[in-house]
Amino acid sequence: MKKSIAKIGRGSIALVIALTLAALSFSASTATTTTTVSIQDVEIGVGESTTVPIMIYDAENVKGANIILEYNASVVHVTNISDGDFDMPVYKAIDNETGQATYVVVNLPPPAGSGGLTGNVTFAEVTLEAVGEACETSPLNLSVVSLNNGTAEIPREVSNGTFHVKEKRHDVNISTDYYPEGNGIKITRDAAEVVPPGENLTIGETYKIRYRVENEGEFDETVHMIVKLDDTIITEYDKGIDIGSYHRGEVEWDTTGLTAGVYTITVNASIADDANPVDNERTRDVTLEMPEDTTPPTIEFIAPTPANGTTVKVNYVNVSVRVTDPSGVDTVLLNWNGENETMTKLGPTPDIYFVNKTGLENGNYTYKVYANDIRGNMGVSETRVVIVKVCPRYDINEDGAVNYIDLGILGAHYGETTEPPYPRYDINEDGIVNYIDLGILGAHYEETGLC
Ligand SMILES: [Ca+2]
Ligand SMILES: [Ca+2]
Ligand SMILES: [Ca+2]
Ligand SMILES: [Ca+2]
Repeated sequence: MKKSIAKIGRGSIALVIALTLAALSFSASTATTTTTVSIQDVEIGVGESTTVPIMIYDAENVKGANIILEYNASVVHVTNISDGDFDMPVYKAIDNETGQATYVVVNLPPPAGSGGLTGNVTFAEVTLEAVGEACETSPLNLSVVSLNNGTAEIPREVSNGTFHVKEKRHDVNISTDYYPEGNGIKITRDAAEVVPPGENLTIGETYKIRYRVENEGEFDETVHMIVKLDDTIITEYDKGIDIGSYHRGEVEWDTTGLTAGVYTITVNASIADDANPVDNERTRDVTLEMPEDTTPPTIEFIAPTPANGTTVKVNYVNVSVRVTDPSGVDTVLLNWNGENETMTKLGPTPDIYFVNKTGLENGNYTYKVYANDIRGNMGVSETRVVIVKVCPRYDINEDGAVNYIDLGILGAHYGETTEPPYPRYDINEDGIVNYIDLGILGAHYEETGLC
C-alpha cells in the first residue's frame, strides 16, 4: 500500500510540493479546524443491512488515506465497501472473521485526477449487516493508518461510532400513505366517490370512513380498533394483523338527523405495547351541512285559530300556526288586514307561532301568515277571513236589535239564579235575573243596528 502511494508521489513531486505549500499557507488562517475521520452510530434490526459513509470532515488537501474499520464480527459484518470522493481505490479487504475492513484510496494530480480534497470528504461507503441478536452492540472503530497530503501525514482526530442491533418491536400504525390528504382517513359517498378534505358533507347522506392499519413490527398482532365521531364510538372491534401485513377497514356513517357543524373523526389502532404510539391514532375534521333547500316552510293554521269565514262574538282573535322546515325556520309574520307583524314563538314548542289580536272593532278581518326558512325561501299560508261581531249583552239574542224577542228571553228566565259564565239574559252578570236586568233592557228598548 505504501508502495502504491509512494509511486504516485514520485510521478508528480513538484505539484505535490506546490499543493502542500498552498495547503500550509491556507491552514495558517484556519488553524482552529481539525480534520476528523468519522463514522456515525448505526441502529438496525436483526438481519437488516444499511450503508453509511466514513467521512473526513474539514479535510485539507487530502491526497491519500488508509483507514481500517474494526468491529465485533459476531454482531455486525461489513458486506461491501464502495467508493467515496477519491479518484482511485487502491486496496480493499473485508475480514468478517476478525472484524476488520481495510480500504486505501489515493487521488491523482490533475489532469489525470482531481488533486487534493478539501472540505467534507466521503472516504468510503460501507454496508453493514446486523448478524447479532437483538440489543447486541459492537464498536465501529476507525484506525487511521494514513491520512496524507502526498508528502506528509495530516493531523487528525477520530470519531468512532457504535453499532446497535435493534430490539424486536411491536408497532402498528394508521397509514397516512393510504390517503395523505385526509391524514390517512378516506371518506367516500356512493361507495366509491372520494370526498376530498375541504368539501363539506351533506346531512342525510350515508358515507364510508376508510383507513388502513399496517403492522410494521416484528410480531403478529391483535389490534383493537376504535372509530369515533367526536366522543361517540361508531365502531369498535379486534382485528388480527400478521407481521408485514395490513388491515383495510371501513365504517358506514349515516348522517341523518345530525346537526350542521364540524365533527372530528378519530381512527385508533391500539396494541398492548407499541414502540411508536404517535402513529396509532389519526383524526380528520369534516363539516356537515344541510342539503340544498329551495322549498319554503310549511305553514298550517292550528287551534284556536278560527276556521275560515267564522264569526266570533268576542273582540279578540288568536291566530296560531305550525311552521316546519328541514333547514330551520327564520321569521314568521302575520299579515292582518294588509299589515305585517312578527308572530311570537310559543315557548318550548319550537315550531308554533301565535299572535293575539285584541280590542277588535266589529267587522271583517282578512289574514294570512308568511314564513321564511334560514335559506331565504318564503312561504305563505292560505288567506282566511274572520268576522268579529260583538253585540251588547242587552241584545240578548245578538240580532242587532233590542225588542220583544230579548224581552221574552229575559222573561222566561226571570227570577233564576245564574253562575259564571253568566248567560246573556243575566245582563249585568250578578248571578240573578231580576228587575236590574229588566231595567237595563228597558233603557235600550227598540235600539237597532247594534252589531
Ligand atoms: Ca405505532
Ligand atoms: Ca326549506
Ligand atoms: Ca235582540
Ligand atoms: Ca242580573
